[in-house]
Amino acid sequence: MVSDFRKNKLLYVFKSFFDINGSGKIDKTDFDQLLARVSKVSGWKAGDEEILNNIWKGLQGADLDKDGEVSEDEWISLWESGSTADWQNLYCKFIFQLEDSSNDGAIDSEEFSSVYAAFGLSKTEASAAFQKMSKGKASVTWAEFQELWKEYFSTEDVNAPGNFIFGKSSW
Ligand SMILES: [Ca+2]
Ligand SMILES: [Ca+2]
Repeated sequence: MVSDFRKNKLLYVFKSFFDINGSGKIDKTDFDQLLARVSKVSGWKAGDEEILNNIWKGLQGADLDKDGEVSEDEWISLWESGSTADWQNLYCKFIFQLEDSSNDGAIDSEEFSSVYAAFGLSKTEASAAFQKMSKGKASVTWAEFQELWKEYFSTEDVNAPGNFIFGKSSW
């Protein structure tokens, strides 16, 4: 069983970053809208579409009833199973590169909060989340980001820094 705390975290990511059109399910339409949003944030980049297509292809492994959509229950089951499919690494890298707009291999508070503002989050809250995630440091490297990312999806500790990697500053 996934604890309520982890379930809250998983559903937050589902709603804020995957179910872009708010239909309650994730399907290809969400990825088309995600591509449009990402293009607004960082300018259209060759390769973004292919990366997002590959993430969607991988995520379809979670579509247990094969109806072409990933429901909230299917999403929770995916993480409950402890899956570490390739698309998750692709997505982690995609978000990091989106945030690292200066392309120096580390993200700072401004880069982090600007991207999450484009996803409809409060920029002030995202800045607060960054401070918690970085433990007060000015930037977070790619190596650190990957560890924080894993922590987000796995930890039961409400104070763990990884809990703040998606721009939410309190749980
Ligand atoms: Ca949707
Ligand atoms: Ca389904």
